[in-house]
Amino acid sequence: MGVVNVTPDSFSDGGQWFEQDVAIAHGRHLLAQGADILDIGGESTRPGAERVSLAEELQRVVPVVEALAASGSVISVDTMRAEVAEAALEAGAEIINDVSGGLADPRMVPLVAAGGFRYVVSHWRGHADVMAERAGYGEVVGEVVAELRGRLEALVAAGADPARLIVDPGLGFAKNGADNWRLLAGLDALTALGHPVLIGASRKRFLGQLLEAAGAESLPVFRDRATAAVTALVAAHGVWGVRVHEVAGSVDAVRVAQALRSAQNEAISDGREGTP
Ligand code: PMM
Repeated sequence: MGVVNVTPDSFSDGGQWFEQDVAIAHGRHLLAQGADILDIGGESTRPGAERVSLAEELQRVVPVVEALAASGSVISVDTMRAEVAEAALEAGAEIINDVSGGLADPRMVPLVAAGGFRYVVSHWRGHADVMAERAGYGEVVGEVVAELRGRLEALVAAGADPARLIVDPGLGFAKNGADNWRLLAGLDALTALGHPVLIGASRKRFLGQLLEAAGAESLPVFRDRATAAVTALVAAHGVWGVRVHEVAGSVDAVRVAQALRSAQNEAISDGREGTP
């Protein structure tokens, strides 16, 4: 899943794709690099970010969705607002990626229940202005999985089709660096929820901290190799998707992981598992 942020203030790509034509061209570039899905967003969720108005979000997102969906691409829209989701679906989007897991807008759960699209349920504990202070866990993997299970149950109880729900641990959303690493280490607990898993590690601060500690370049644009490494590892664990800013490296990483997994599966079916 390639990221198209139509925002002036995203932490990772600093408003580079804010102009509509540039955003559309960027989406096409990501598709050419091998993205299967484009995730279009009009609201930055970086820590401390202020909310954008509904009118502004609609104006940023809808024309870009329309243009990219018209050429047959699978479009996801990154929004916490049911009204933006509806307009985006109307414009041709097939997936709604809600980083709040349906908690930010009370109209989102009924919309998902009404059906017709895939929905990404992310782990979330509050908007950008409060999320840092809500990053407190006894045991992060168990708590995130339990909170996600609660969201899945609420959606299904409202009438949502479980087969259309994708889960995401929401790396960086009310999580510190250590929490993010523990969640990646505990992926099996997430996949055990029985839904496809999406991971958004791309260019995030915890990767910057890792690189900085090693004395490497650590600004967001220098985090793509580390992002591709995360992609290889999580793809080898069978996640459904990765949400990334730089697609080419992650496409290769997925190819590597797939080759490894098919060799492992062959070894299992031949009874060679564990032989040197
Ligand atoms: N992260 C960001 C935005 N949207 N969506 C999902 N499903 N998962 C994420 O981890 C996620 C997301 C923040 O990153 P950005 O500002 O670079 O887009």
